[in-house]
Amino acid sequence: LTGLIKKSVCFLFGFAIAMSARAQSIAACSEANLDGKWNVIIDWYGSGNAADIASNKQATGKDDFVEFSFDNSQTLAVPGDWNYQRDELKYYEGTVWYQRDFDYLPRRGKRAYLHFDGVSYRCEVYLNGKLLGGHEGSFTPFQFDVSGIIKRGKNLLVLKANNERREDAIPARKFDWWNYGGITRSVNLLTVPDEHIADYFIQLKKGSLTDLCGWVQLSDKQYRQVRLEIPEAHIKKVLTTDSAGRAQIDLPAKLALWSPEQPKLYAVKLYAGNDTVTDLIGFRSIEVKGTQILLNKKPVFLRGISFHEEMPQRAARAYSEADSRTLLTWAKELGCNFVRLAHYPQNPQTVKLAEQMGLMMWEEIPVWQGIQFSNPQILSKANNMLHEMIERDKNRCGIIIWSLSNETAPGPDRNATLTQMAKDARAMDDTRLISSAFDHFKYSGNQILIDDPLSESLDVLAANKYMGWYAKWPAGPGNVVWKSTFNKPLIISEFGAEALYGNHGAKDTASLWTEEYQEQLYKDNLAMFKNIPFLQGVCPWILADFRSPGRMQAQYQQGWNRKGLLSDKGFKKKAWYVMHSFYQQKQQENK
Ligand code: GCB
Repeated sequence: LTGLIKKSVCFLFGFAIAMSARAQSIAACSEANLDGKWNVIIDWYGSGNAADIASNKQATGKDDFVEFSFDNSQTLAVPGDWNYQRDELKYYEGTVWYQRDFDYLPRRGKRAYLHFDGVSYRCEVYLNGKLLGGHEGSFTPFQFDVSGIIKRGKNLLVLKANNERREDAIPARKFDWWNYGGITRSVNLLTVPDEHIADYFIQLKKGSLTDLCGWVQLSDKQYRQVRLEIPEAHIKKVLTTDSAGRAQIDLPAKLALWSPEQPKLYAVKLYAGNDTVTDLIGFRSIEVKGTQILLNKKPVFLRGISFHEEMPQRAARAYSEADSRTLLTWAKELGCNFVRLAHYPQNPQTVKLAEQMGLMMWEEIPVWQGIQFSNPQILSKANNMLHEMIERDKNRCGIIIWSLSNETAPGPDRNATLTQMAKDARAMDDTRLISSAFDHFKYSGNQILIDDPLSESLDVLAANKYMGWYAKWPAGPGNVVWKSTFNKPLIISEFGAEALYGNHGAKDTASLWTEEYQEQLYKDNLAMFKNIPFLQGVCPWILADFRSPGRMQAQYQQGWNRKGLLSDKGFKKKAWYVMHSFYQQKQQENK
């Protein structure tokens, strides 16, 4: 069994490195999973490159001066952030060198790839002392073809991870979540036949319930045959690739559609030469008609919740299947049919599990506030992240929206960058909806007007609006009027207030930080939502309290953003119940 290898370009430290970005089905071609304890050297003063740490030199005699060696070094668990694993790394923003050995037995006709699901934030990877390349961006996968470098027997793998915040990074210097560093997701050694299935895209054609569309890309660029099978749907089709190695898919299919109520997935198989890929794929249509969102041709209201990739109880980045299940089970318990994966592509297992559990998803790249849009490198960096996200998840039908950015201020550079990205996203995948979360509106009296010019390029408008928290009510909640210059659906992609679990006040007069204030604010916002005729979904901010070094209110925050409906221990605050009953009511209305 094998999987997908796709050539892409990764930008690092100003130069481009040809690299492969593998999208799906890791399990199918993993030769070895390289998770576990890795040796580490914490490079406090940035001496590692000069000292050639990557070669892991050993002293050869009693006067051989070797300062940095992984032998007898400390260890860190992979996957996992370093902040949680060692007290001295809790706030660390710098470099850590990771090392492990692995064995390999080369076989004729096979290529080998080192695949990383996610490293925070930038890294360099070395195999047997040779630099393979680098990657920038914490939340998307990347891989290197190591066929010419990997050896029979023992191999030395070294990775330099660095999580310093910079103006020209994405996200930039300031963001409202913890700057976790390290190899936070799984590492695998993959093998595929020399001639292999490089990538594929199989979904329902936009607006169709009965026609499959997509393509299969082979690694070798010549005319060959690919077999597509979906046994349960009695589909068996032989496709022929063109001179670029690509076969188009366009065929009728009788399928049970995926929906939150029935999250049906089919085993889809591809065969080409000696290569086989199996994936579990669901089929559904998602469209916009005027101000409505249609799932499988029927209007749907998105009962959403946002969450970070963090386990609050552990104060650590979520990394395991159990973590994903905990977060998603909370979302289901709240009554959701939709989650906003904030503010970046989350672990691939979260996406797969959400799809299996019947949750539609909004997935976004971490283009978050203060991005340096005037810097010409930003477009290529952001586009690289966009491409890596779409490459990874384009066959996950649970994802209905790709989002380009969060709370970026309108202006010529930002508008041009995001407009270009919207075009690129559509060119890669025209079956899903494109959005972007706004926080710039025009006010007059009790009216809030959506007029961000980027809206032209989007399918769904999304507003982050903290009425009653960051914004004062201009009128009673029931009298606030939302207007839009665009005939498009709106999602309230964020609203909320901070409350410390267990901090109480009088019911109607409670002040900020109490559960009662948060509860009343939720009731007020729901009252406002009733009067937005083009509102097709809401996504409170946020499922659970999360760590943020910028949140230092001494009594209530202490390094936590307290907008969770759940506390940092997973306890339900009063506002949880307000949202829960609203979603029950919406579910009834939608039946
Ligand atoms: C926002 C941001 C989100 C913050 C949130 C807050 O608008 O999108 O990342 O955490 O507000 O709590 O202020």
